[in-house]
Amino acid sequence: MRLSLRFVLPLLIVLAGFAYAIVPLVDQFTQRWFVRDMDIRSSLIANTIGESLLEQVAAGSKAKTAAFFVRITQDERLYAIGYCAAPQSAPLASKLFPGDIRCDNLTRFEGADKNLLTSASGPLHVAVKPLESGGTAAGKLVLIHDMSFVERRSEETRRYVFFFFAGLAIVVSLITVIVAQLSWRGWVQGMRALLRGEGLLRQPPVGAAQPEFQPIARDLQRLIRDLENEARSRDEGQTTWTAESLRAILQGELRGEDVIVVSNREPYIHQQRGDHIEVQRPASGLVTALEPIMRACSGTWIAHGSGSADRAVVDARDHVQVPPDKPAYQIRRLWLTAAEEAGYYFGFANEGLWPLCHIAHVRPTFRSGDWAHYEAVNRKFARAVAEEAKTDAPIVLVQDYHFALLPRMIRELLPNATVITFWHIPWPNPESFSICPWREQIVAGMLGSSILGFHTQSHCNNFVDTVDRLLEANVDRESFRVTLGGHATAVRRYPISIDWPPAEEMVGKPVDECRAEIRRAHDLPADHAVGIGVDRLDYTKGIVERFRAIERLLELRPEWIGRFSFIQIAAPTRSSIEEYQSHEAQVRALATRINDRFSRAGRAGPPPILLKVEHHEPRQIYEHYRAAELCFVSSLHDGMNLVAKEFVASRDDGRGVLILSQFTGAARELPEALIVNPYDADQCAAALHLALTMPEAEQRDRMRLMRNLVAEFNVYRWAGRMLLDAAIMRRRGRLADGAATAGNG
Ligand code: ADQ
Repeated sequence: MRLSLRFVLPLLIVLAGFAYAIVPLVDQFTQRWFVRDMDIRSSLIANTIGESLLEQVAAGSKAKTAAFFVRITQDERLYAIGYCAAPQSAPLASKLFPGDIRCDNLTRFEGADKNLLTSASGPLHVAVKPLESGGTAAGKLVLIHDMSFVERRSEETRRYVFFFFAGLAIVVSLITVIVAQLSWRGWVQGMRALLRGEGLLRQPPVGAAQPEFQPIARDLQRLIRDLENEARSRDEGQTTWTAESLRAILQGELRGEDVIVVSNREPYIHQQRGDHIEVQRPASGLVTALEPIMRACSGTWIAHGSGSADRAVVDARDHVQVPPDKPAYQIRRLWLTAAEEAGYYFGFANEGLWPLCHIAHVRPTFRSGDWAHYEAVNRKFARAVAEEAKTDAPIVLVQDYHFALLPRMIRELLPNATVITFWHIPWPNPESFSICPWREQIVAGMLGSSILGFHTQSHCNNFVDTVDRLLEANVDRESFRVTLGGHATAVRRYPISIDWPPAEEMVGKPVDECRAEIRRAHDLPADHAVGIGVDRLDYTKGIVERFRAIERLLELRPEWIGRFSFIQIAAPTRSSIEEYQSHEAQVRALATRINDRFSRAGRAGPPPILLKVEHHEPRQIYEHYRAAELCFVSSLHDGMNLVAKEFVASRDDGRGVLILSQFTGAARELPEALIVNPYDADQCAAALHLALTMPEAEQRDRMRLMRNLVAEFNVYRWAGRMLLDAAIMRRRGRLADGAATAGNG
């Protein structure tokens, strides 16, 4: 409406002004036409009556001449008529002949522009026509026409002209408004799509940017990308990412924003221990990374309340303030029934999606009952997000494969939310993913996200290929943006990492002390060579392959028998799942067989494999890292693998060798490790030997490069980059909304 008035009002004013300017002109023209008309008419009358008038004048009958004049002036326009025989004579005239026209002043009316006279009865046209008789001049005939009709005609013409222009103004205004509305809407849509970077370089979908925007779009997109890259590299170059700098940046960029984290596991678990309640912090990089964000924004962390005393400490709305000693944010606990936990967590997430996304040759199991629970629990979390949101546009950080459906469900409840989903495990190729009976729903669910993060570019590529294969979505491979149902998702790589520098309690104990203590604790000689492996007891971690490689080392290099032991710390995990039970049994049996084989080999001494199936505190794990000659990560497939980075972080002495599977995300970032194929036992055995004999200088060189990388690409950068990208996206969204509001206004 406002847009219409903005166009119509000035137009009406201009057209009205135009009409008023043109009316006097029209008057002038019509008058000129009528005067010419009167002249012609007068000549005609003079020619017609001239002869008979002269005859009557010659006959000398004034009465007859008067009667003749009366007859002629019956013509409604002929006002009066007169005849002057000579300039000095009195005119013979009809009754209304004006007194101020005399025979001696007729010359004032001869001439095209002198023939108008204003009288009491209105404007008059005076025509003086000379008469001739037999070739000689015989006086002048004066014909006076009433011109008042001209005024009436002019009045009418003026009215018509005014109505004509008014009508024209309305028609032109309407056309202008329609054209303006259409092109403004197109422009706004174009700009919005452009700001979102959608569909501009490819065939635009219905409702996306119009083709005429494509050249501008391309330039603008390039410019935005350049600026972003510049800003990115500038702040990445200048920022040393720490918990503090992350907090400071977020306070600047996301001041007052409503931030919600959703994960399956909670950052603080309350456990009943006898008559008192103990608070546990799961050793997880995720908590380390996300806690500074929650502190900076006083956000809410929604998670499954799994601790035995979790219900005892929450308020009426299932909230508990954390950290317990210095509350800075709150956890909202959701309660799941045993059936829900079995179906959603153990069933669909860990027997279905986990093996589906990892190439570890374990078949996924899909049950429709598990799927129903997965869907229901995701919906439960979505409702909790809507309940916890303080605004209609919160920033929601969704963690992992337990919540593939949640992003879309959140978007349905809170269309303006910025949903950042991070998928902590690999994404398989489209063929592998197609095994899942609910593949389309999962992918569509994830595409409710504003940003979807993976550890590596190849996981991003696989995801985008999968979308391309399964859904009718617009996939832009240049910007890695997927648009489904008008909503765009940026698919990006955010390699996760660990806290840097490591906490003092992790690396406080000197390396020599760690070496001595660990050897003593495991009954190993002081100069015994030690390797370390730290994992959840999961079949994707390649523990079986790792043990086979150790066996192969001892076969190929028997000099290590009795001089080298490998300590495997394995945290029990998902033990209620059959596959995990049989995997644990296989690992235990293999360790026993190898130990038996090399104990019987004739040389007495410690066993080659020390298997510790138990949870360890992070401090104990770091002590093991610092005590070892090498750390062996042999995952068959791993999103990132934080153990590799933790080992590097723990070695502030510059010593130690990392052997790393090529199938981990970490292998892309740590090429200075000894990169191996865990399925190739000979190659792994060679790497073990190389690590055990690597000169100290080479160890230091490799370690220095890896430590620099982990220091720079730490977990605060991981979280910070995602949130800064979300902040940019929100600014762009507001810009586009502003343009749209202006367009609709
Ligand atoms: P995980 O599969 O759990 O994580 P990982 O990245 O190695 O694998 O992290 C394991 C963490 O648990 C490490 O911090 C480690 O110290 C700790 N841990 C291992 N064994 C332990 C034990 N016995 N006792 C105590 N702590 C133990 C998933 C993906 C990974 C991805 C992470 C983060 O599978 O690929 O790197 O998420 O995104």
